[in-house]
Amino acid sequence: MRIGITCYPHHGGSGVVATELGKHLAEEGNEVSFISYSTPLRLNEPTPRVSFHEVEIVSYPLLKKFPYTLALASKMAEVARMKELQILHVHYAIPFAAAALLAKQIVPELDMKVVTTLHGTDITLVGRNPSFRSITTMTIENSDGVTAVSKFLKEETYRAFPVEKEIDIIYNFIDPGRHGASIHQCLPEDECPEEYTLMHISNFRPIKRVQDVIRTFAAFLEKKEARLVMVGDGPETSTACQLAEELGIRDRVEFVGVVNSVAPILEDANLLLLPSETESFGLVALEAMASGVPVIASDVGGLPEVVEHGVTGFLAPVGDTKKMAEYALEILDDCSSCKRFSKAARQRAVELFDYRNIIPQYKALYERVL
Ligand code: GMT
Repeated sequence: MRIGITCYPHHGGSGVVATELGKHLAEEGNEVSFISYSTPLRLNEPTPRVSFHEVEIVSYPLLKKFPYTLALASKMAEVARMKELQILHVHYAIPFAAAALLAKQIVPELDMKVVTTLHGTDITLVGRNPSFRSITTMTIENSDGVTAVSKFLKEETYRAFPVEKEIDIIYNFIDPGRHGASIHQCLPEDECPEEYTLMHISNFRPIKRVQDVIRTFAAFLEKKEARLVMVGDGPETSTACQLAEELGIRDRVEFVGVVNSVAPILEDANLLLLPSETESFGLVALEAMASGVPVIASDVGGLPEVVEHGVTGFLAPVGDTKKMAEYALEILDDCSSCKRFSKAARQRAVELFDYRNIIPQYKALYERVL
């Protein structure tokens, strides 16, 4: 098949999922063309049958803001013609599906099909803004195929938008081979780490509630020796740092900034904290589990579909940092408990979210819409 893919190229789960999907499809012999304003981060080396097409951003004295969606639609149509695209798979309804539907009209002779994957923010935040509501509805109804990354997101879409379109749930995925074993699994059966490493990975947007990470860690630290590694960067980094200072635990918290691949750093973790306000899926929770790192997350959105409460980690009410700290202590209480959680986490990730089971679901959808 000849497939075009558009996603946000920077850090973030949707870009990771879109890029890895494209690379796996190319490995299987499909031609994949990425269309975006910069090369997706995980597309860092030349890959057979994968091409990248850059949307040029130019400035005109008359326009205050560059019309990116229109430039993207033009580029999509150009690439569709050049590569004879059969499928244009966009990751986010707004603005990418809107651009794809425009592109489809520019090249009607190709009869190209548009597949839209909803990742969350388009439904739970941006698309719900009254000014985007009707266009989000239109893009969902007019896409040839629509997927959501969790059952929660599918239900939320039907709840928040007047759409009747069939939405397929296709979960996010990991490559088990890329995830090494966490430190629990490397230690002999009866040996505990001398100091525990708790980790948080995100883009530090307010929705991630990074202050809850710091508070949970502070409560944990009252009972056990530990350090906290904060991975990523964003608008709440300095607030988190300041709170750690105020709570007198700054020397136990490391801010390591953005990393390109989370698998290597997860090998140092005993536990991942993800106390988000909402997550349609929580790819980083899955990545942690794939590395054998149990997760404590908020009991919201699609997170209960990823983390099995009491087995691969725990789910707590949003903002309940006391409960989260109690759960952290329960998991890291003794070596056998943390090893049990670690093994169960890896097992669930591999059994339910291996790319070898998920990619065929996308391929089946492409075939259906074609
Ligand atoms: O959560 C973010 O800040 C980034 C955003 C993105 O565009 O990558 O994540 C969304 O898509 C991911 C991949 O499907 C999901 O794992 C995240 O849960 C989802 N974020 C939200 O729903 C807030």
